[in-house]
Amino acid sequence: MISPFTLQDLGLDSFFQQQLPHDASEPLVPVRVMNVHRSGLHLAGDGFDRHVVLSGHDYDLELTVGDWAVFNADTQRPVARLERKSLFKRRAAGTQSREQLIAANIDTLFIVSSCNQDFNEARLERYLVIAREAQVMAVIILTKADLVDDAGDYVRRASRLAPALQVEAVNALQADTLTCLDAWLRRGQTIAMLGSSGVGKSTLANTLLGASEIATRTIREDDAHGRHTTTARSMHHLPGGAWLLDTPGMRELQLTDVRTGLDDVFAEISALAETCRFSDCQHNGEPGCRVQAAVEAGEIDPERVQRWRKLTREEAFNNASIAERRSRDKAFGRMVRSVMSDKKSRRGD
Ligand SMILES: Nc1nc2c(ncn2[C@@H]2O[C@H](COP(=O)(O)OP(=O)(O)OP(=O)(O)O)[C@@H](O)[C@H]2O)c(=O)[nH]1
Ligand SMILES: [Mg+2]
Ligand SMILES: [Zn+2]
Repeated sequence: MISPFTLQDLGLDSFFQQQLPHDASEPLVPVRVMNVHRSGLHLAGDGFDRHVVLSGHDYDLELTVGDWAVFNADTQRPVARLERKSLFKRRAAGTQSREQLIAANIDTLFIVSSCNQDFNEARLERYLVIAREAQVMAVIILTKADLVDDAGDYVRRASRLAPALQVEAVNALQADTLTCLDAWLRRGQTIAMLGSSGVGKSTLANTLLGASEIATRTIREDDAHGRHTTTARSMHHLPGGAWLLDTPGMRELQLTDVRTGLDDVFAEISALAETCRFSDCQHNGEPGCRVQAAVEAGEIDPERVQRWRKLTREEAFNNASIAERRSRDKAFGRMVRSVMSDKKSRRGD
């Protein structure tokens, strides 16, 4: 099927362009992963839009939705993955020690909350940490601004939650209040959303999609056998030319392996913590604790310090419990193997 999009429409910019092979002896073309199915990938490129069934070494490329890959038009196989700008992933618990990739090359994460009961600094900070860890620029969007007297108050509170943070208050039902988001919705930009249930993510998506919803439905996915798959698309094309990535995996992002994200979002606190007298300071009454000193001097918000300590502990706990589960699984595997070899030696083979 012919893709109606150019590579620039799909988000190919200089970062990816410079990684493309120069070898002209092979018909290598850049393609973007638009969706991941159990049976394979939906790839789109210049004049190219198809479902590719994966096999063998294809899996080594570890392609996820949003990835850019190099595709060999002769062999009809993806042959390389381009370096990513950003990556959302989670650690798979249990016996799988592999990471589960959720989405790659997201330019901006819309962290959606509302100007009412859902507004919660701790939750927003948690999302911000996840975004910074994935190296994705985050914008906080506060919906339901039409339902409160002063949305500005919420905007001010949210703006304090990370350095140089952009916060916008909107009515997700009203397209004209969403023009403040245009800067992140330019042609080829890819965005994703994160936020708890009921905050207005679907409403926002529908208002942004507007009339183009129909257009996205006409781009059908051809699979290798010429059938049309009816699975929902992961990448929705917005009228301004941006891509809205919609994948259930975003809901499962966890607070594990987010040290860098924590340090970024809580930069003012982590900088102080580094100067505490003890390197393992818990910032809980130890002598020479610079964090507590700053709280006492009224220089930093004690509630924010509490939330930072809670997230830090939670991160450490999650990492430890995953590590423990893994070593338990490994120990179990060793036990099974030794029982099996005992049996074998008793049987004398
Ligand atoms: N007045 C007003 N209502 C809104 C706004 N945004 C969302 N709503 C309403 O809030 C309700 C929930 O919105 P959804 O878009 O379904 O929320 P969601 O984030 O997609 O929720 P989940 O799919 O459960 O995660 C709907 O009734 C919307 O009409 C807004 O900005 N203003
Ligand atoms: Mg929804
Ligand atoms: Zn301390």
